[in-house]
Amino acid sequence: MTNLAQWLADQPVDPKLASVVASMAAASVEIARVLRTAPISGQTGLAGQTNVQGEAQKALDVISNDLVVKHLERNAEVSILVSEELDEAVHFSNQGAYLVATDPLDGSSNLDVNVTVGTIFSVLDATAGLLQKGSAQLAAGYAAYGPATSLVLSFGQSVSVFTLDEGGDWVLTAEGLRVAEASGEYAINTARERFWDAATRGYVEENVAGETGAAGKRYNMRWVGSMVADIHRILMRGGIFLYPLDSETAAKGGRLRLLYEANPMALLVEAAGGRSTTGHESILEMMPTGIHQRVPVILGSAEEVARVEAWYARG
Ligand code: AHM
Ligand code: MG
Repeated sequence: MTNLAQWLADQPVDPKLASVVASMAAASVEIARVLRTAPISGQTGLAGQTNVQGEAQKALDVISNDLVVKHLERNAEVSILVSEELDEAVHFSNQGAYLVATDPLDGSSNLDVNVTVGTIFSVLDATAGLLQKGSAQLAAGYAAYGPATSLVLSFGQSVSVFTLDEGGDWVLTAEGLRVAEASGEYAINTARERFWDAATRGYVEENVAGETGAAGKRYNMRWVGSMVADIHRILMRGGIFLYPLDSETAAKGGRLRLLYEANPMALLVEAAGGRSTTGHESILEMMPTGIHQRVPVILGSAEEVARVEAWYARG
């Protein structure tokens, strides 16, 4: 059995970078502990404040953010933190070379129903500024707090999975993950159909038509409403996730955030052989204009992403 510390020591990356990943992994262990017993300790419901995006923060959003801050602040290699829960970037007193962008608790609307949520993070070179393309990411990962607590990591070349054991240690349970090239599963919030553009509508209609439609095969739909859970399924058994631009989200640029949701997930999916796009361009090549920038997100099995791109190319 290989644990995270042993695995990190073996990676061909700067040990300082590895230590940043270890800090996020340690924060995730603490978040997992809090989540497991939150209904007993009363750490549920709203925190009574909204974040910069105008969203009501849950008590656990705030607690998770505080735990990430605690662990990163202690790590001399980290100088900047961008968090979904913090309006501005935090500049630590450390002069470390790394910047972490994180959604400390993604999918928090699922907390009260005990459905998988997660912590997503991206590591960048702090000297290159706050706004960098996703292709500049040095590492990305997420923890998924589900029946098992999983940590999925990549330094850009391959994707590894760790599982949290009873003692609070991350044990390597899968390496070299590959996203199946083809799949019959798609994930999209179909309640938004009336806002969809022609490309999204065309793609989904073909899927719903199944073997009688242009796609020529039967599809199944899965939508957890937690990006971490939906992407984890895609990494494990293929499929496609879509939160495209629609007429309601157009003014904001999309629903999901580029720096700490779309970019790390796109890096993981691409490092596992999948694809990612906004519909028009690669997510990883988008130049952000703000730390909380939103973006359309389409990622997963290469063949499915290509089908969606073909719909967008029709104009
Ligand atoms: P959050 O960061 O505020 O939790 O929002 C992100 C979540 C994703 O996890 C999920 O894919 C999406 O928002 C769900 O959106 P919707 O409620 O429109 O289905
Ligand atoms: Mg989120």
